[in-house]
Amino acid sequence: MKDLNSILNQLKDQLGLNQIQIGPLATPLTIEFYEKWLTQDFHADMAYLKEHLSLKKSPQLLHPKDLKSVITITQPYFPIVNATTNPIPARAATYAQNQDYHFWLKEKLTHIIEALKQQHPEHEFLPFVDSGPVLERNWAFENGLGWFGKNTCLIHPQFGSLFFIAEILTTLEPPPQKIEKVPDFCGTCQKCITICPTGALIAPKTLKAELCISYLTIESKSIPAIELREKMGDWFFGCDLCQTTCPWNEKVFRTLKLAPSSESDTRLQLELSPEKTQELILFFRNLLTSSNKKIAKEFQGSPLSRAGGNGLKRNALIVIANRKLRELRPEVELHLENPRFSELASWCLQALN
Ligand code: B12
Ligand code: SF4
Ligand code: SF4
Repeated sequence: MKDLNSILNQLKDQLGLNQIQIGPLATPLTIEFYEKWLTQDFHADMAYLKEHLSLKKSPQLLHPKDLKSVITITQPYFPIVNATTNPIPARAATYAQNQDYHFWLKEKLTHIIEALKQQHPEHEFLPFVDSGPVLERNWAFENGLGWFGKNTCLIHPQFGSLFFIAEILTTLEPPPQKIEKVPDFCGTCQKCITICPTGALIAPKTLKAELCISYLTIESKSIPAIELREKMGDWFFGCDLCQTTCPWNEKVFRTLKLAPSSESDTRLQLELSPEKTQELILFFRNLLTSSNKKIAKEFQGSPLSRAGGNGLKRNALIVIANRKLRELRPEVELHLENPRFSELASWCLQALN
């Protein structure tokens, strides 16, 4: 029988992952940070994070059989690996320029499970990608795939942090081996904390979600507080600034010898040519005059669908104000009558004056 580590390494290369590692499953080492974070209400309206606490603390509860190990993988998403068929001209986090990873990355986990089942048919394997009650960065940290940066992201000295994390919980015994954790290489650097436009990184390794542009443009159902709107710059969906400024990602950009791009740009607003500005105007015009049903259809399969039609319209109104896209005044005015958007639309119109 082939040894587990060599099977996993072979699968890693076959599937284009950058890391894979199996390790023991127990109470997560960083669970107390998670609990403290919830107690301080830093999770904002993401109630599911509180509901997940007991399962995250005791992952064995996820299955009646004795889960003993966690296989963690990291999947790079930059350079774009699985581009959406319909790229958008508005600024979106790099991960969101790929097709929705919840599906294609889950398929890779299924492939790994099928390969392992051939040798271990009697064992159980539970795949998770992002949305499950699993403390993903913790398991990647415990399995030696990176350290927790001051921006809270898991970073690897060679791969940076522009990667997804996913895992398989299993009844397989972990191989008898010591896993070296990656030491914290942040040192005295503070670049992520300094660059965050909304001050969401309130302390090293601590993010207050209600201030984070990623939360405000993706997860939140509300309209951002007025004092945050200008600080959100031209981010239409998600935000990458605390990662693109990180020297460990800059190193990856240099190693890959990539030309500077919107993905590696650390400015609060991108500089756009007149042609690109025109494309952006057309995109927002279409968005603001489309029904939510039509928007859902257009963004099917893209991570942007997570925000829904109302979320994307809200995000558009903020970017229109910040980029002073005066050509869109009539489309903004259409939203004055809608109670959900009337305050935001009138704020936007004021900014366009
Ligand atoms: C909720 C959530 C969010 C929220 C809150 C983010 C946050 N930092 O908590 C919001 C919507 C803001 C968000 C944003 C993003 N997210 Co998100 N998110 C999640 C989710 C679903 C849960 C995260 C969570 O539990 N947060 C709770 C807090 C407490 O966890 P934490 O900040 O990681 O804190 C840990 C450490 O800081 C550590 N810790 C704290 N202090 C100390 C001290 C010491 C000494 C040590 C050792 C450790 C330590 O312990 C904590 C618990 O493990 C995970 C998927 C999952 N199921 O885990 C994805 C996940 C974390 N997100 C991911 C991504 C890609 C993003 C974005 C980059 C997307 C974007 N571009 O817009 C941004 C990054 C923003 C940022 N700086 O974190 C990836 C991260 C990959 C990576 N390399 O780290 C994940 C793992 C999804 C995935 N499957 O790939 N996300
Ligand atoms: S994703 Fe953007 S808003 Fe959120 S912590 Fe990072 S820099 Fe700040
Ligand atoms: S920018 Fe600096 S402090 Fe922040 S995560 Fe990267 S190395 Fe750490």
